[in-house]
Amino acid sequence: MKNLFYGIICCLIFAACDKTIPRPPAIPVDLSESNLLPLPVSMSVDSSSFAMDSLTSIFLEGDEAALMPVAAYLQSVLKPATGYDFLIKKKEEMPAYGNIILSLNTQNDTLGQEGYDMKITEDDINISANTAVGIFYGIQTLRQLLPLDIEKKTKQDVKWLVGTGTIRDFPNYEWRGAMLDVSRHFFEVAEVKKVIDYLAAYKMNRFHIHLADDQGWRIEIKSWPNLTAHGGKTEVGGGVGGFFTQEQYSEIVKYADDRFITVIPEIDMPGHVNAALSSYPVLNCNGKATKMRTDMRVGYSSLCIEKDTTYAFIRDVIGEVAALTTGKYFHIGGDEAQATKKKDYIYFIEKVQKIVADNDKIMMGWDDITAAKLNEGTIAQHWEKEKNARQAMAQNLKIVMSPAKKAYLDMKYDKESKHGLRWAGLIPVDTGYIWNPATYIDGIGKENILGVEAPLWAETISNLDEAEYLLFPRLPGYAEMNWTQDTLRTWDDYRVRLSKEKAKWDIWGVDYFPSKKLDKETWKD
Ligand code: TNX
Repeated sequence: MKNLFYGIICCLIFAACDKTIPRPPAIPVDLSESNLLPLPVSMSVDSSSFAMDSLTSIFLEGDEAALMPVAAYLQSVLKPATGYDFLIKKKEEMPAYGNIILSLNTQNDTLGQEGYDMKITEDDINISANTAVGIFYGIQTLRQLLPLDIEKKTKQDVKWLVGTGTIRDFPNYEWRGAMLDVSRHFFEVAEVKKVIDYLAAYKMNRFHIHLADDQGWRIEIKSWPNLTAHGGKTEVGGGVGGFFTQEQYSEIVKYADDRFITVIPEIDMPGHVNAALSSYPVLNCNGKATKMRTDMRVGYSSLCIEKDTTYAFIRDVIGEVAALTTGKYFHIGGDEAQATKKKDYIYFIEKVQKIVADNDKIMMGWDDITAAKLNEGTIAQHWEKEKNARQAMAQNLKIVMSPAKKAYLDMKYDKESKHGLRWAGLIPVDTGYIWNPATYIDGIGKENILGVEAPLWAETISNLDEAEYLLFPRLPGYAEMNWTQDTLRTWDDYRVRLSKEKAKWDIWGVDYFPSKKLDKETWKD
């Protein structure tokens, strides 16, 4: 009798989820109510819904080897809050409804390398793209279409509905970046990974990591061990500092690669090198090691330009870091070299560019490097002087836009900001968003620009919470100007969407700055 009872219950449960029987009527959901950030290229809405349940599986169409990692990523995004398994299955086993389909079959020129199409019907969600990268960005959008509780890490009792309609999407710029300075204060691997997660969620794809500066050397170099053994032991304000072993750095690179984010390592030279000069007397022209510094001054240190040892050192450092870096770029800094004579600086940069090329990397530097004659393909990062950006143009170089007055995440929001500097001015949330990189400098247009990168210098921040205070709510603005088409961007519309993001940051545990510029209705403390 008892067995019969359980048998009946099991049959009922099975029937409710059996996808060979007709689908229950769909509940209306308006897709346009979803808080999409960055905004996609286009969207059409049909006001019904797709319901995700315990039998929803992921089906792959096209190159399985390429799709498997993104399917596994999708599982990891959907599983914790739903508690469902989201098995990855073969297309032939696909039931009549309730499926998520990842499809690599399109050869669509409009979508390019990173774009995707998404079609949500009452029966299925279909994300299609030319590449796994495109599918990955479709997955980021799907995260934003689901109820907000999808971001939670424990099982939630929620109806997982997505409004029906279509989305077409592809990025505005190829270089969608942020930088973290781990030299002025050291950040642990887990903290760096969090920052990478934030970039991925907003469809950014470049993570520039500033690994060495006057106050600390943060990457193990096996042939010059004292760089970290001595030069990694302090930071601004005199804390304990720290450094990444080569294994840890590789772990960061892999974590970023898995999220289609390219890591760009920076070793700043010939200035900003006091930690190196303090670690090895031989790097100094006078053969004497300097003292470690914990203040915030810049522009006082220089490698010894005339010594052969300097270039042997650089060859070793670039060689080791380049070998651990899967991306094709190597950033040599080159900024604020006031302690190096101009002719020495030019000689130095031209010599270092050969070393970078010997390591099969594309050289990148702050746009001060344009004083030298640079190889075709070198990337100049504009940060302060327009003249340098023009010099880059004159040499036909591509420019990454990081103008300090608009894109420096380490500038204070307002006079009362708890963290940040203000040498380039205050950057409230609207100022950070309301500008166009393609018209910012007269004569430098979209064709000269790879995209925007927002640097987070770390003189005034020493842990993830403090970094988050400067990142949020500004970071998504740089993501949007890089991803969303210029004609679709307006502050009024963005402000409402950004204000709604607060609920997500609360789930993520982000320590954001409570900006008064956001919409009072949705942005309450
Ligand atoms: C200028 S931006 C610097 C950094 C500082 C930053 C602080 C640049 C290329 N150099 O050394 O950390 O200002 O905002």
